[in-house]
Parts: sequence; C-alpha cells; structure tokens
Amino acid sequence: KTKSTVKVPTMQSSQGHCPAVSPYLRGASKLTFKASLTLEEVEKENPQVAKGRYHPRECSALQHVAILIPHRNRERHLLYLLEHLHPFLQRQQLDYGIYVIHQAGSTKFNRAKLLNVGYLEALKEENWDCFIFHDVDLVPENDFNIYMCDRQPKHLVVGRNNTGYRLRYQGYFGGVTALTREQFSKVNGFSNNYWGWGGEDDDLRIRVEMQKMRVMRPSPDVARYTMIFHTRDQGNEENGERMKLLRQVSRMWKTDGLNSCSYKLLSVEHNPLYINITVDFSMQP
Ligand code: UD2
Ligand code: MN
Repeated sequence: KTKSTVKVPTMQSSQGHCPAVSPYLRGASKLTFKASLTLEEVEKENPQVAKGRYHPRECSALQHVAILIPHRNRERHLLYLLEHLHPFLQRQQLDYGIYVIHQAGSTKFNRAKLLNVGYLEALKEENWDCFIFHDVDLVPENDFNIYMCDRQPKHLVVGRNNTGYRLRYQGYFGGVTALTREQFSKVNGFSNNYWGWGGEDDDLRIRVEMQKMRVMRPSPDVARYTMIFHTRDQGNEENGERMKLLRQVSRMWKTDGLNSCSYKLLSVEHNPLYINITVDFSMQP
C-alpha cells in the first residue's frame, strides 16, 4: 500500500514572511460594474475585512499599507473601488487599511490637502510603512501591479482605458502613487494650496525630484487602470493659479505641506470596509 502524503503548502508557512510574489495573483482581469451593486453585498463578499482593515492569516505581510482615497460626492465610484480593491489587496497578501478622506461642505475641493490629512490621521492609528494615494475612480486591472512601496516613489498609473493606456506625459504623477512613510515626510507631503482641479500631482513630483528621488513605474502591461466615466465635479473647477504655484515649489515646499496642514476634524468612523475621516476646510485661508 502507498503511504498518503500530506502536501505542505510551502508558500504559506504559519510564522514566516509572506513570499516575495503572492501565490494568489491572477494577472489581468475583466472588470465589470454592476448597476445594482450595494454596499451590503460588498460587505458580504469580504467577511475577513474588519473596520476597514485586513491582514493575511497564513504569513506575515511584507508591508503595512494605508490606502488613502480623497472623496466628496462620488459614492458610486467608491462602492466599485471597494468592491475591486479589497480582493485585489488580499490576493497580494498585504496588511492594509483603506481610508476615505471626505471633504465636508461645498468649498473648493482640495485633493492634495485631503491626502495630507489622510497620512497624518492614519499614522495616529498605526505606524504604516507605505501609503497609496488613490483616486476614487481608478480601478486597477492587473493584480501584478503591486500596492507596495519601493526604494523610490512609485507611480502606478502608466495607462488607463480612456487615454489608450499610454502615459499622458513624461512627468505625469497623477491618479495613484505609492510613497513610503519616509519618502512622503521627506518632501513635506503635498502642498495644501491647490484648490480645485489640477497641478497638485505635478507639485508632488517636483518635490520628489528636488529630494533627488526618482519616480519609478511598473511595466506598462500591468500598470493599467479603468477610470469610471465622469465629468468635472461641481466645486472642483480648474485651478487657474496652478501654473503660478508650480513655479514656486522650490521656495514653498519647506513651509507648505505636512507641517502646515491645519484642518477641522469632524469625525473618524470605522465602517466595516473603510475608515471614513471627515474634515472641514472652510475655515482655512
Ligand atoms: C486627474 C488625476 C488626479 C488629479 C486630478 C487633478 C489621473 C488619472 N488622475 O484626475 O490624480 O491629479 O487630475 O486634480 O490623472 N474628487 C472627489 N470629488 C470631487 C472632486 C474630486 O471625490 O468632487 C476626488 C476623487 O478621488 C477623484 C480625484 O479627486 O478621483 C481627482 O479628481 P477628478 O477625478 O475629477 O480628476 P481627473 O480624473 O482629471
Ligand atoms: Mn477622475
């Protein structure tokens, strides 16, 4: 008689670190966005996520990653992003938390400042290694686009569906970026002065380059996103000051950023699938 052998899953040791490449990755996936989707359904599909957080049980994650999503009035997009991002991050075996930073009121939207708030508030809960700054409407198409930080700041959106999957321009740094806690603090975070649409992503790239860091990108065949269709939001009109601001970065970066980010914190709520931070900027100059 043959002895039965128990197959030990070598890549899932109970104590050690997770492997460099997760065994659960699938590659390109076809994304669908069901019109009738509800938050309850997404919660049911993610029973292992609690209070916006997850960690793999089978190994200890290589990085602790905070996903920061600036938000106002894009509930539908947020739902689709949560639906796709949770299983995506779990397949990557990450220890992660998803933070949605919500700007209250109707004053001009300030994406960059919201992301600074997200960084500062998330660090009060946990000493995250890595931060992913993530538009609410961009859904990653390939799970080999790894949501971990690297030795250099990383730009994860090489291409998206509505721009033919090509890099928009050389220095493009918008959409989704990954910086370590140290990289982001070294550049003093984002500028707080970009109200309305545009420029804040270029400002961050200039800060990164001034610190002699270099933007890196995953290969174009994996760094692909679907942007859920939208028009320009009310309250996020094009920022006419942005060219002027972009000429002043070298003069401003040290005093405008994380160290000058003032805001009124209205609430921090731990929902099942994300941590919701609501802030009021209306008192700010
Ligand atoms: C581009 C960049 C984005 C940012 C922006 C200029 C890409 C893929 N993205 O996005 O990173 O640099 O230009 O500011 O190139 N938002 C709300 N509610 C609003 C307005 C904005 O939630 O009322 C958030 C949301 O997360 C959204 C993000 O801000 O994804 C960027 O705004 P957008 O999607 O209107 O701008 P878009 O697509 O031109
Ligand atoms: Mn968009």
